[in-house]
Amino acid sequence: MSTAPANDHAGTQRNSAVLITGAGGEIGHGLIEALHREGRRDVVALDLRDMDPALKPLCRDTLVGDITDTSLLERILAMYEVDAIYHLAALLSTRSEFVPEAAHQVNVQGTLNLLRLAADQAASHGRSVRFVFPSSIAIYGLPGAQAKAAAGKVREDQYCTPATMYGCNKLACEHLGRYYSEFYRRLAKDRPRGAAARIDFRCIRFPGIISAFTLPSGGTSDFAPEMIHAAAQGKPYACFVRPDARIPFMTMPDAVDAMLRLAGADAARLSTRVYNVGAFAPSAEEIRGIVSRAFPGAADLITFKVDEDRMGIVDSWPADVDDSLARREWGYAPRHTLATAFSDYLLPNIRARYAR
Ligand code: AKB
Repeated sequence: MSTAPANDHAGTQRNSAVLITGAGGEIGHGLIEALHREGRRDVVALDLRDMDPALKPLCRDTLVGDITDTSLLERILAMYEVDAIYHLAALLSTRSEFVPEAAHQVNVQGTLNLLRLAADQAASHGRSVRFVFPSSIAIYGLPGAQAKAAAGKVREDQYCTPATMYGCNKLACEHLGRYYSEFYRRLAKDRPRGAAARIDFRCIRFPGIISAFTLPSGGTSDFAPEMIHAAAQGKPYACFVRPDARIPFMTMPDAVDAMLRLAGADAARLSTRVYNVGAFAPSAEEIRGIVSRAFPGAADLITFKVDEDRMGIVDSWPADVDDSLARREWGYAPRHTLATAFSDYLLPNIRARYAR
Protein backbone atom coordinates (compact mmCIF):
# COMPACT_ATOMS: atom_id res chain seq x y z
CA MET A 1 0.00 0.00 0.00
CA SER A 2 0.99 3.60 -0.08
CA THR A 3 3.79 4.87 2.12
CA ALA A 4 3.24 8.10 4.05
CA PRO A 5 4.61 11.02 2.01
CA ALA A 6 8.00 12.25 3.14
CA ASN A 7 7.89 15.20 5.64
CA ASP A 8 4.14 14.78 5.94
CA HIS A 9 2.70 17.98 7.41
CA ALA A 10 -0.25 16.27 9.02
CA GLY A 11 -2.58 17.78 6.49
CA THR A 12 -1.45 21.35 7.08
CA GLN A 13 -0.08 21.64 3.56
CA ARG A 14 0.33 19.54 0.44
CA ASN A 15 3.70 18.61 -0.99
CA SER A 16 4.38 19.35 -4.66
CA ALA A 17 4.41 16.30 -6.88
CA VAL A 18 5.00 14.97 -10.37
CA LEU A 19 2.63 12.03 -10.66
CA ILE A 20 3.63 9.05 -12.85
CA THR A 21 1.03 6.35 -13.45
CA GLY A 22 2.10 2.96 -14.73
CA ALA A 23 5.39 3.93 -13.11
CA GLY A 24 6.62 0.37 -12.79
CA GLY A 25 6.46 -0.27 -16.53
CA GLU A 26 9.10 0.06 -19.22
CA ILE A 27 8.79 3.79 -19.81
CA GLY A 28 8.24 4.50 -16.12
CA HIS A 29 11.64 3.05 -15.17
CA GLY A 30 13.46 5.31 -17.60
CA LEU A 31 11.35 8.36 -16.76
CA ILE A 32 11.86 8.13 -12.99
CA GLU A 33 15.62 7.83 -13.46
CA ALA A 34 15.68 10.76 -15.92
CA LEU A 35 13.59 13.02 -13.66
CA HIS A 36 15.89 12.20 -10.75
CA ARG A 37 18.91 13.10 -12.88
CA GLU A 38 17.16 16.40 -13.65
CA GLY A 39 17.00 17.06 -9.91
CA ARG A 40 13.28 16.37 -9.41
CA ARG A 41 12.73 15.14 -5.89
CA ASP A 42 8.95 15.12 -5.91
CA VAL A 43 8.06 12.13 -8.06
CA VAL A 44 5.00 10.20 -6.87
CA ALA A 45 4.93 6.79 -8.55
CA LEU A 46 1.64 4.91 -8.93
CA ASP A 47 1.38 1.36 -10.24
CA LEU A 48 -0.76 -1.75 -9.83
CA ARG A 49 2.25 -3.54 -8.38
CA ASP A 50 4.81 -2.48 -5.79
CA MET A 51 7.70 -0.55 -7.30
CA ASP A 52 11.13 -1.98 -8.07
CA PRO A 53 13.07 -1.42 -4.81
CA ALA A 54 15.87 0.23 -6.81
CA LEU A 55 13.45 2.96 -7.93
CA LYS A 56 11.86 3.73 -4.57
CA PRO A 57 14.71 5.98 -3.33
CA LEU A 58 14.24 8.10 -6.46
CA CYS A 59 10.60 8.81 -5.57
CA ARG A 60 9.00 10.99 -2.90
CA ASP A 61 6.27 8.38 -2.60
CA THR A 62 5.29 5.08 -4.19
CA LEU A 63 1.63 4.12 -4.29
CA VAL A 64 0.12 0.77 -5.19
CA GLY A 65 -3.28 1.19 -6.77
CA ASP A 66 -5.50 1.34 -9.82
CA ILE A 67 -6.17 4.47 -11.90
CA THR A 68 -9.84 3.38 -12.09
CA ASP A 69 -10.03 3.73 -8.27
CA THR A 70 -11.35 7.29 -7.90
CA SER A 71 -11.05 7.17 -4.09
CA LEU A 72 -7.29 6.62 -4.48
CA LEU A 73 -7.06 9.59 -6.86
CA GLU A 74 -8.97 11.73 -4.36
CA ARG A 75 -6.43 10.74 -1.67
CA ILE A 76 -3.62 11.82 -4.01
CA LEU A 77 -5.42 15.15 -4.50
CA ALA A 78 -5.58 15.58 -0.70
CA MET A 79 -1.90 14.68 -0.18
CA TYR A 80 -0.18 16.45 -3.09
CA GLU A 81 -0.14 19.57 -5.20
CA VAL A 82 0.35 17.88 -8.57
CA ASP A 83 2.00 20.12 -11.16
CA ALA A 84 2.59 17.50 -13.83
CA ILE A 85 1.25 14.08 -14.70
CA TYR A 86 2.94 11.47 -16.91
CA HIS A 87 0.09 9.05 -17.49
CA LEU A 88 1.74 5.83 -18.69
CA ALA A 89 -0.68 3.18 -17.37
CA ALA A 90 -2.37 1.26 -20.20
CA LEU A 91 -3.28 -2.16 -21.56
CA LEU A 92 -1.39 -2.52 -24.85
CA SER A 93 -2.70 -3.55 -28.27
CA THR A 94 -2.47 -7.35 -28.20
CA ARG A 95 -3.74 -7.78 -24.64
CA SER A 96 -6.60 -5.33 -25.27
CA GLU A 97 -7.94 -7.50 -28.11
CA PHE A 98 -8.75 -10.26 -25.61
CA VAL A 99 -10.50 -7.97 -23.11
CA PRO A 100 -11.65 -4.91 -25.11
CA GLU A 101 -14.17 -3.68 -22.54
CA ALA A 102 -11.59 -3.95 -19.74
CA ALA A 103 -9.14 -2.12 -22.00
CA HIS A 104 -11.65 0.68 -22.42
CA GLN A 105 -12.09 0.91 -18.64
CA VAL A 106 -8.34 1.17 -18.01
CA ASN A 107 -7.25 3.07 -21.10
CA VAL A 108 -10.13 5.55 -21.43
CA GLN A 109 -12.00 5.69 -18.10
CA GLY A 110 -8.67 5.60 -16.26
CA THR A 111 -7.42 8.50 -18.38
CA LEU A 112 -10.66 10.40 -17.80
CA ASN A 113 -10.16 9.94 -14.05
CA LEU A 114 -6.64 11.37 -14.33
CA LEU A 115 -7.84 14.29 -16.46
CA ARG A 116 -10.46 15.03 -13.81
CA LEU A 117 -7.76 14.87 -11.11
CA ALA A 118 -5.64 17.30 -13.13
CA ALA A 119 -8.58 19.67 -13.61
CA ASP A 120 -9.34 19.61 -9.88
CA GLN A 121 -5.67 20.19 -9.07
CA ALA A 122 -5.48 23.17 -11.45
CA ALA A 123 -8.63 24.64 -9.92
CA SER A 124 -7.28 23.98 -6.42
CA HIS A 125 -3.80 25.50 -6.73
CA GLY A 126 -4.55 27.90 -9.59
CA ARG A 127 -1.69 26.73 -11.78
CA SER A 128 -1.81 24.86 -15.07
CA VAL A 129 -1.16 21.11 -14.77
CA ARG A 130 1.04 19.67 -17.53
CA PHE A 131 -0.44 16.36 -18.64
CA VAL A 132 1.96 14.28 -20.75
CA PHE A 133 0.29 11.39 -22.52
CA PRO A 134 1.83 8.56 -24.59
CA SER A 135 -0.39 7.80 -27.55
CA SER A 136 0.66 5.36 -30.21
CA ILE A 137 1.01 4.53 -33.91
CA ALA A 138 -1.90 2.20 -33.11
CA ILE A 139 -4.28 5.13 -33.72
CA TYR A 140 -3.50 4.76 -37.44
CA GLY A 141 -5.53 2.27 -39.50
CA LEU A 142 -4.19 1.68 -43.00
CA PRO A 143 -6.47 -0.56 -45.08
CA GLY A 144 -3.81 -3.17 -45.83
CA ALA A 145 -0.21 -3.95 -46.75
CA GLN A 146 -0.39 -2.38 -50.24
CA ALA A 147 -1.86 0.91 -48.96
CA LYS A 148 0.72 0.85 -46.18
CA ALA A 149 3.60 0.50 -48.64
CA ALA A 150 2.16 3.28 -50.82
CA ALA A 151 1.56 5.65 -47.88
CA GLY A 152 5.19 5.72 -46.70
CA LYS A 153 5.68 8.23 -43.87
CA VAL A 154 2.28 9.08 -42.39
CA ARG A 155 1.47 12.55 -41.02
CA GLU A 156 -0.56 13.16 -37.83
CA ASP A 157 -3.74 13.95 -39.82
CA GLN A 158 -3.73 10.87 -42.06
CA TYR A 159 -5.42 7.45 -41.65
CA CYS A 160 -6.71 8.15 -38.12
CA THR A 161 -9.03 5.10 -38.28
CA PRO A 162 -7.67 2.63 -35.70
CA ALA A 163 -8.25 -1.11 -36.18
CA THR A 164 -7.72 -2.16 -32.53
CA MET A 165 -9.44 -1.33 -29.25
CA TYR A 166 -6.13 0.03 -27.94
CA GLY A 167 -5.86 2.33 -30.96
CA CYS A 168 -9.47 3.48 -30.48
CA ASN A 169 -8.71 4.10 -26.80
CA LYS A 170 -5.60 6.15 -27.50
CA LEU A 171 -7.35 8.26 -30.16
CA ALA A 172 -10.25 8.91 -27.81
CA CYS A 173 -7.83 10.00 -25.08
CA GLU A 174 -6.09 12.41 -27.47
CA HIS A 175 -9.42 14.15 -28.03
CA LEU A 176 -10.33 14.05 -24.33
CA GLY A 177 -7.01 15.70 -23.49
CA ARG A 178 -7.62 18.46 -26.04
CA TYR A 179 -11.19 18.96 -24.69
CA TYR A 180 -10.03 19.20 -21.05
CA SER A 181 -7.32 21.67 -22.07
CA GLU A 182 -9.46 23.92 -24.23
CA PHE A 183 -13.19 23.44 -23.61
CA TYR A 184 -13.64 21.79 -20.19
CA ARG A 185 -17.12 22.55 -18.76
CA ARG A 186 -17.44 25.32 -21.36
CA LEU A 187 -21.00 26.31 -20.38
CA ALA A 188 -20.57 26.13 -16.59
CA LYS A 189 -20.51 29.48 -14.77
CA ASP A 190 -17.58 28.28 -12.63
CA ARG A 191 -15.60 26.91 -15.58
CA PRO A 192 -11.84 27.48 -15.38
CA ARG A 193 -10.93 30.87 -16.81
CA GLY A 194 -7.60 31.39 -18.57
CA ALA A 195 -4.81 28.93 -19.28
CA ALA A 196 -3.43 29.13 -15.72
CA ALA A 197 -6.26 27.11 -14.21
CA ARG A 198 -6.43 24.55 -16.98
CA ILE A 199 -4.74 21.36 -18.05
CA ASP A 200 -1.90 21.65 -20.57
CA PHE A 201 -2.26 18.31 -22.40
CA ARG A 202 0.70 17.25 -24.57
CA CYS A 203 0.81 13.96 -26.40
CA ILE A 204 3.30 11.84 -28.37
CA ARG A 205 2.26 9.04 -30.71
CA PHE A 206 5.01 6.56 -29.91
CA PRO A 207 6.20 3.90 -32.35
CA GLY A 208 7.42 0.55 -31.06
CA ILE A 209 9.85 1.19 -28.21
CA ILE A 210 12.86 -1.07 -27.59
CA SER A 211 14.48 -1.22 -24.16
CA ALA A 212 17.72 -2.95 -23.23
CA PHE A 213 16.53 -3.35 -19.66
CA THR A 214 12.86 -4.29 -19.70
CA LEU A 215 10.78 -6.60 -21.89
CA PRO A 216 7.35 -5.37 -22.96
CA SER A 217 4.24 -7.43 -22.47
CA GLY A 218 0.98 -7.36 -24.37
CA GLY A 219 2.13 -5.27 -27.31
CA THR A 220 2.08 -6.10 -31.01
CA SER A 221 5.36 -4.31 -31.67
CA ASP A 222 6.93 -6.64 -29.10
CA PHE A 223 8.37 -8.89 -31.84
CA ALA A 224 11.46 -6.67 -32.09
CA PRO A 225 12.49 -6.58 -28.40
CA GLU A 226 11.43 -10.21 -27.95
CA MET A 227 13.68 -11.30 -30.84
CA ILE A 228 16.66 -9.33 -29.54
CA HIS A 229 16.38 -10.50 -25.93
CA ALA A 230 15.83 -14.15 -26.97
CA ALA A 231 18.93 -14.11 -29.19
CA ALA A 232 21.01 -12.60 -26.39
CA GLN A 233 20.04 -15.56 -24.19
CA GLY A 234 20.66 -18.13 -26.92
CA LYS A 235 16.97 -19.02 -26.92
CA PRO A 236 14.89 -19.90 -29.99
CA TYR A 237 12.41 -17.25 -31.12
CA ALA A 238 9.44 -17.79 -33.48
CA CYS A 239 8.66 -14.31 -34.83
CA PHE A 240 4.91 -13.82 -35.19
CA VAL A 241 5.10 -11.33 -38.09
CA ARG A 242 6.27 -11.77 -41.68
CA PRO A 243 9.93 -11.04 -42.54
CA ASP A 244 8.84 -7.99 -44.56
CA ALA A 245 6.76 -6.52 -41.68
CA ARG A 246 7.85 -2.93 -41.17
CA ILE A 247 6.87 -0.36 -38.52
CA PRO A 248 8.70 2.57 -36.91
CA PHE A 249 10.69 2.05 -33.71
CA MET A 250 12.82 4.03 -31.29
CA THR A 251 14.93 3.24 -28.25
CA MET A 252 13.65 3.75 -24.72
CA PRO A 253 16.17 6.51 -23.89
CA ASP A 254 14.97 8.48 -26.93
CA ALA A 255 11.33 7.91 -25.91
CA VAL A 256 11.96 9.24 -22.39
CA ASP A 257 13.99 12.18 -23.73
CA ALA A 258 11.17 13.03 -26.15
CA MET A 259 8.56 13.08 -23.37
CA LEU A 260 10.70 15.32 -21.18
CA ARG A 261 11.51 17.63 -24.08
CA LEU A 262 7.85 18.01 -25.06
CA ALA A 263 6.88 18.49 -21.41
CA GLY A 264 9.39 21.34 -21.10
CA ALA A 265 8.66 23.02 -24.43
CA ASP A 266 7.39 26.61 -24.53
CA ALA A 267 3.63 26.39 -25.18
CA ALA A 268 3.89 29.34 -27.59
CA ARG A 269 5.92 27.17 -29.97
CA LEU A 270 3.36 24.35 -30.11
CA SER A 271 0.76 24.42 -32.88
CA THR A 272 -0.93 21.18 -31.80
CA ARG A 273 -1.24 18.82 -28.85
CA VAL A 274 -0.39 15.56 -30.65
CA TYR A 275 2.95 14.72 -32.29
CA ASN A 276 4.47 11.80 -34.17
CA VAL A 277 7.97 10.70 -33.31
CA GLY A 278 10.07 8.00 -34.96
CA ALA A 279 13.73 7.09 -35.32
CA PHE A 280 14.15 4.06 -37.58
CA ALA A 281 11.79 1.68 -39.39
CA PRO A 282 13.43 -1.69 -40.09
CA SER A 283 11.70 -4.80 -41.36
CA ALA A 284 11.58 -7.86 -39.10
CA GLU A 285 14.09 -9.52 -41.45
CA GLU A 286 16.47 -6.57 -41.16
CA ILE A 287 16.30 -6.84 -37.35
CA ARG A 288 16.95 -10.58 -37.64
CA GLY A 289 20.01 -9.86 -39.79
CA ILE A 290 21.53 -7.45 -37.28
CA VAL A 291 20.77 -9.78 -34.36
CA SER A 292 22.20 -12.80 -36.22
CA ARG A 293 25.49 -10.97 -36.80
CA ALA A 294 25.63 -9.85 -33.16
CA PHE A 295 24.85 -13.18 -31.49
CA PRO A 296 26.55 -16.30 -32.93
CA GLY A 297 24.03 -19.06 -33.57
CA ALA A 298 21.04 -16.74 -33.48
CA ALA A 299 20.45 -17.11 -37.23
CA ASP A 300 19.40 -20.72 -36.68
CA LEU A 301 17.30 -19.90 -33.62
CA ILE A 302 15.16 -17.14 -35.14
CA THR A 303 12.30 -18.46 -37.27
CA PHE A 304 9.11 -16.93 -38.64
CA LYS A 305 5.78 -18.40 -37.53
CA VAL A 306 3.29 -15.78 -38.68
CA ASP A 307 0.24 -15.12 -36.52
CA GLU A 308 -2.09 -13.80 -39.24
CA ASP A 309 -4.33 -12.00 -36.73
CA ARG A 310 -1.47 -10.08 -35.11
CA MET A 311 0.05 -9.55 -38.57
CA GLY A 312 -3.21 -7.90 -39.59
CA ILE A 313 -2.70 -5.36 -36.80
CA VAL A 314 0.87 -4.63 -37.92
CA ASP A 315 -0.31 -4.24 -41.54
CA SER A 316 -2.75 -1.54 -40.33
CA TRP A 317 0.06 0.47 -38.72
CA PRO A 318 2.24 2.78 -40.83
CA ALA A 319 5.59 1.64 -42.24
CA ASP A 320 6.98 4.92 -40.90
CA VAL A 321 5.83 8.29 -39.57
CA ASP A 322 6.49 11.90 -40.57
CA ASP A 323 7.82 13.51 -37.37
CA SER A 324 8.89 16.82 -38.94
CA LEU A 325 6.41 18.78 -36.78
CA ALA A 326 8.01 17.51 -33.54
CA ARG A 327 11.49 18.22 -34.87
CA ARG A 328 10.52 21.73 -35.94
CA GLU A 329 8.36 22.83 -33.03
CA TRP A 330 10.06 21.37 -29.93
CA GLY A 331 13.42 20.11 -31.15
CA TYR A 332 12.76 16.38 -31.19
CA ALA A 333 16.04 14.73 -32.20
CA PRO A 334 16.54 11.02 -31.50
CA ARG A 335 20.14 10.15 -30.69
CA HIS A 336 19.88 6.58 -31.99
CA THR A 337 19.74 5.46 -35.59
CA LEU A 338 19.10 1.75 -36.29
CA ALA A 339 22.86 1.11 -36.32
CA THR A 340 23.71 3.07 -33.17
CA ALA A 341 20.63 1.77 -31.36
CA PHE A 342 22.32 -1.62 -31.51
CA SER A 343 26.00 -0.64 -31.31
CA ASP A 344 25.72 2.03 -28.61
CA TYR A 345 22.69 1.02 -26.55
CA LEU A 346 21.12 -2.41 -27.08
CA LEU A 347 24.09 -4.75 -27.58
CA PRO A 348 26.39 -3.50 -24.78
CA ASN A 349 23.59 -3.32 -22.21
CA ILE A 350 21.81 -6.52 -23.20
CA ARG A 351 25.07 -8.48 -23.27
CA ALA A 352 25.87 -7.17 -19.79
CA ARG A 353 22.36 -8.00 -18.58
CA TYR A 354 22.56 -11.67 -19.62
CA ALA A 355 26.25 -12.15 -18.85
CA ARG A 356 25.46 -12.21 -15.10
C1 AKB B 1 1.95 -2.02 -28.80
O1 AKB B 1 2.59 -2.79 -29.49
O2 AKB B 1 0.77 -2.17 -28.49
C2 AKB B 1 2.64 -0.76 -28.29
C3 AKB B 1 2.44 0.34 -29.25
C4 AKB B 1 3.00 0.28 -30.61
O3 AKB B 1 1.82 1.34 -28.90
N1 AKB B 1 4.05 -1.04 -28.09
